[in-house]
Amino acid sequence: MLNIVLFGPPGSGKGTQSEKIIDKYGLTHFSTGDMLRAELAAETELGLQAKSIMEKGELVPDEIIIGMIRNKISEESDARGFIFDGFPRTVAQAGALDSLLDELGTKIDVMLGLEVERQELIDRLLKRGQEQGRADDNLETIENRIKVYEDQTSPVMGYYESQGKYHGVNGVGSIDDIFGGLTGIIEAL
Ligand code: B4P
Repeated sequence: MLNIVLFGPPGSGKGTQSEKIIDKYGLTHFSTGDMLRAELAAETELGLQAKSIMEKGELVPDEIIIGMIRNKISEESDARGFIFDGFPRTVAQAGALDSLLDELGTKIDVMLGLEVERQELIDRLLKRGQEQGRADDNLETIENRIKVYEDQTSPVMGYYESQGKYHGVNGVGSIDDIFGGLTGIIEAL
C-alpha cells in the first residue's frame, strides 16, 4: 500500500493536488473538509454541529473527526492506499491515525507538505470565495484559519519529521510543476 498525508495551510492546494495524485496512483481519498461539507449539505446532526465551527474557521473536535475517519476506513479493506487531505490537523489526530492504520497492518509512508506564503494563501482563498461562494472563504475567516493552522496544525509537521517522513515542496507555481515535485518524491520512496 501507498499511504500519503498531503499537508499544508488552508489554500495551499491540497484539494487540487489530491485529485491529480489519485488519478495517477489510484488511491482512496480522505478529505475531512469534503466529508464535513457533505454532512452539512445532508443536514445530519454531525453537520449541524460542525457548521458554526467551520464558518468561524475553527477546528471540529478531534473525537468527531477521528470517529468519521474510523467509520470510513473500515469500509476500505480493498484499497491500494490512502491519501489524507486536510487530516490529521492536530497531533492527537496524527496519533489516532497511526493507531487506526496499525490495526489495518499498514502505516503512513510519507507526508508531502505544500509550502506557500501567507499573502498568496489569502489571495487564492478570496478568489475562490468570489468564484464558488464557500462560506469560510471570507477575509475574517481566512485569517483565523491561517492562525489556527499556525497554532494547532503546524506541530503535526514535527510529528512526521521526527519519523523521517516529512518532505516539503514549493507550492507556488503551475499546478503541473507542483505535481511534478510531489510525484518526484513519491517515486523516490
Ligand atoms: P478544508 O476543506 O480542508 O479546507 P482548506 O484547508 O482551506 O483547504 P482546501 O483543500 O479547501 O484548499 P486548497 O488548499 O486545496 O477544511 C475546511 C474546514 O473544515 C476547516 O477550516 C475546519 O473547520 C474543518 N476541518 C476539516 N478537516 C478537519 C480536521 N481534520 N480537523 C478539524 N477540523 C477540520 O486550495 C485552495 C484554492 O487554491 C483553490 O481554489 C485552488 O483552485 C487554488 N489553487 C490550488 N493550487 C494553486 C496554484 N498552484 N496556483 C494558484 N491557485 C491554486
